Parts: sequence; structure tokens; C-alpha cells
Amino acid sequence: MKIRELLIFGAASILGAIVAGVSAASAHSFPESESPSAGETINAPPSQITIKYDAPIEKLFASLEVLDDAGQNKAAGPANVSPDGWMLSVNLDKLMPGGYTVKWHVVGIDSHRTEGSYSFSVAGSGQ
Ligand SMILES: [Cu+2]
Repeated sequence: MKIRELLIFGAASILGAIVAGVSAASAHSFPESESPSAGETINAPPSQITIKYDAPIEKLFASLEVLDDAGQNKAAGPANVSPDGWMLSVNLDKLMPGGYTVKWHVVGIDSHRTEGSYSFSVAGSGQ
């Protein structure tokens, strides 16, 4: 009885430690806010994409693509990281109405790599 309770408690503690470890690892350099924001439909085509991260990122390894429905990258040039390392941005070619997917990957200053994607739309009845 006593031993069994101890074993259950021990197993629960190990599980708790694993869960805490996973969430700590995934807390590094993820987007805190985006412009345009995820899921947003905007009327005027944006001239650039900006992502603010929750931890600084390395300048050398950051990339940002903005793909249209045909999978064509509409970024006009390479991605830029702000001098303080918190913002990733890229200028855009003129966007036609439609859906776009933003794909980013970065390396945090703690050397952990993260990546993700989100979508937004430009309103209008098409080309
Ligand atoms: Cu990390």
C-alpha cells in the first residue's frame, strides 16, 4: 500500500517534469504578433510582412516567404531582422486579391530552431 502510493507519486512527478521540460523548450523564439495578423482579411495589399518574436533571433538564419495560391513567393528580396533581433520583416511585390501563406523559420539566440506558417487574405474580386 505505502509502496504502491510512492510508486504512483514517483511516476506522476516524472511525467510532470517531462511536460514542464517540453513547454520550456517550445517557449523559444515564437511569433508574438504578426502584421498582417494570422487569419486576417485586409482590403489594401500590405507592402511588407512583419513578425514580432517573443525572444531575439539570429540575423543570419532567418527566412520569410510569402506564397500565393500558386505557391509563388511574393517577397521582394531577403528577410530582414531588426538590429535588436526581435522583429523579422520582408518587403512584398504588389499582392493581388487572394490567399497568402507566410512561412518563416528562425534560429533563436539560444541556437534553437523554430518554424511555422500562417495565412492571411487580400480582399477583392480577383485579377
Ligand atoms: Cu530555445
